[in-house]
Amino acid sequence: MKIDIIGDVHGCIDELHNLFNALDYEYNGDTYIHPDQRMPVFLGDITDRGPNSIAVIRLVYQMVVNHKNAFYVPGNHCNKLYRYFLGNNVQQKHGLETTVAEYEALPTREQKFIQHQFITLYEQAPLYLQLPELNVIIAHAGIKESLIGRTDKTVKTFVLYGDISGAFDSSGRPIRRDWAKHYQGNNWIVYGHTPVKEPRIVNKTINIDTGCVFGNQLTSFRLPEEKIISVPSQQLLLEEKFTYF
Ligand SMILES: [Mn+2]
Repeated sequence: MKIDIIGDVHGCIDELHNLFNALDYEYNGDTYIHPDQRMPVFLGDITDRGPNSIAVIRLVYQMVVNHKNAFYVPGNHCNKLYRYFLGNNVQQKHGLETTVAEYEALPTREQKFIQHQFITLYEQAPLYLQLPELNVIIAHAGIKESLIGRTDKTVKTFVLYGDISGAFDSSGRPIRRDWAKHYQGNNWIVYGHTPVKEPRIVNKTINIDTGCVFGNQLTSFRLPEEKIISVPSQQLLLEEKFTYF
């Protein structure tokens, strides 16, 4: 098996098409196929903030649910959108408002369609993906070594939000512990969630959320080749959104 793990897309459909092209996938009008049977893996946060969240949902649903030629694990934005689609009273901020606005502009029949697609996509997804054949674990915000193999509430919070302490910094952002620094395993842990200017490799972990929606790049990590391939973002650069370690 060969895979291409794709960082946080956040509604950037044009960059996603460009990335698939850069990775030599072929589009047949419905789904992307790789001539060498490579499988894309979406590591969550496919919607919110960016310009075309609904188009990304349609494509990811086609690939993951219909054709089963891609994998998907959810991110925190996916979890919130899922709860919105279930009819829960969730706060429409931090980017969810852009997806909801796109959704509300659709005809009722299309809305039902998208709602059904996203609920199905989310409910069939594992919390994180373990592919022993490639010695890799893919989790949206990463995973601590001691949690690998578990699927309880603690793990769910960790893979969706990272190693949060429950405290916030002076600008209101959650304080996150740097779990990657303490990771000593032999499997790759591939994750996103925290926008970085360059893919961040620490021990055998790699953060490939290079902040496409904040104007930097959309990045993929190929396994078993251990190769990084990125395409430039077409969004406005928001320098203050990036974390430096
Ligand atoms: Mn996230």
